[in-house]
Amino acid sequence: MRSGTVAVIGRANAGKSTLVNVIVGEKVAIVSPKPQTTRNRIMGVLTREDRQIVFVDTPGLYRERNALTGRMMKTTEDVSKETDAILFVHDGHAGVTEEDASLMKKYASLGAPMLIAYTKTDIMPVERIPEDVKKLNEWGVEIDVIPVSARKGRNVKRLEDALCALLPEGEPLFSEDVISDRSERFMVSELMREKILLKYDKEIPHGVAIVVNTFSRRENGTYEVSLDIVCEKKNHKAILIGKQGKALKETASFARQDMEKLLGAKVFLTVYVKVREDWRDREGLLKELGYGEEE
Ligand SMILES: Nc1nc2c(ncn2[C@@H]2O[C@H](COP(=O)(O)OP(=O)(O)OP(=O)(O)O)[C@@H](O)[C@H]2O)c(=O)[nH]1
Ligand SMILES: [Mg+2]
Repeated sequence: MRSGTVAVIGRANAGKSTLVNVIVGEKVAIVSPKPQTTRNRIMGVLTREDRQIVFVDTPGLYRERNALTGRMMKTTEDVSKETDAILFVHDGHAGVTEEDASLMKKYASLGAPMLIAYTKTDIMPVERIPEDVKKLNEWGVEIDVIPVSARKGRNVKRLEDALCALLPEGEPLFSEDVISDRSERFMVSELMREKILLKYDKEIPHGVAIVVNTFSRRENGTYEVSLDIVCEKKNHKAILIGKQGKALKETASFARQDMEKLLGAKVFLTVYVKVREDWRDREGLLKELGYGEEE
């Protein structure tokens, strides 16, 4: 059997988490149209009779602006250095630039075998694909490019097989029922963050962290979840809550529905909004808010 880790790397918003979810067949990572959705490394495990592929989703490559983005970029760099293979995800619909080619070459030079997934082909003219691949070749990229659409599931199996072929022969790293290394408690906080990313604009969702204070299963099988939405400015708090609490109520209700799907049970959700002034710039607060140094 082939078994190993695949680091999933690429620019922010390229479609990494969507692709991992589709290949693994479960929602292991949240997705949104805003860059910098993923903040931690998240494993998604695919086990079949002849293979176990451990995908390690990472924060997308993006300019560093504060302590949080600095930590995120470090996470991605660390993951890319300790892996059996790299899947570089590129947003094909955005076109290709020489800078993209440089990034691809940088990761290919780390030593692990690499493949490029050229994704979002469902929203672009297919004639452009060979033209873009040719450009990448001219800029010195000598790595296989596999066009896919995560949204339509197009060519995804081919990508999976090609990745599998890069992995060493060996025993599986996880038992076959494991899908992610992340707890339900973590996923619940991420689902809350996902709904905030979808509902609010500009800096607000980027300045939000979620702290889960209570996550417990009652005897009757229902869950009690209580969490803080931590934002970085007083005026952000007012916007998050909205007039008479309407905005927050709607956002929490969306999140609760997804939590119920995840846990397969009714969820009683309580949400508070708190302010920790400019927390993203405060190294000391990152760990407390879930963004400490990762193993
Ligand atoms: N049309 C189309 N949209 C896609 C596809 N894959 C991802 N998207 C969209 O692209 C956006 C970004 O997707 P993500 O999976 O969150 O991207 P990411 O690379 O994980 O982003 P970060 O975590 O911010 O680095 C979302 O709006 C997705 O719905 C695809 O194959 N086709
Ligand atoms: Mg992501």
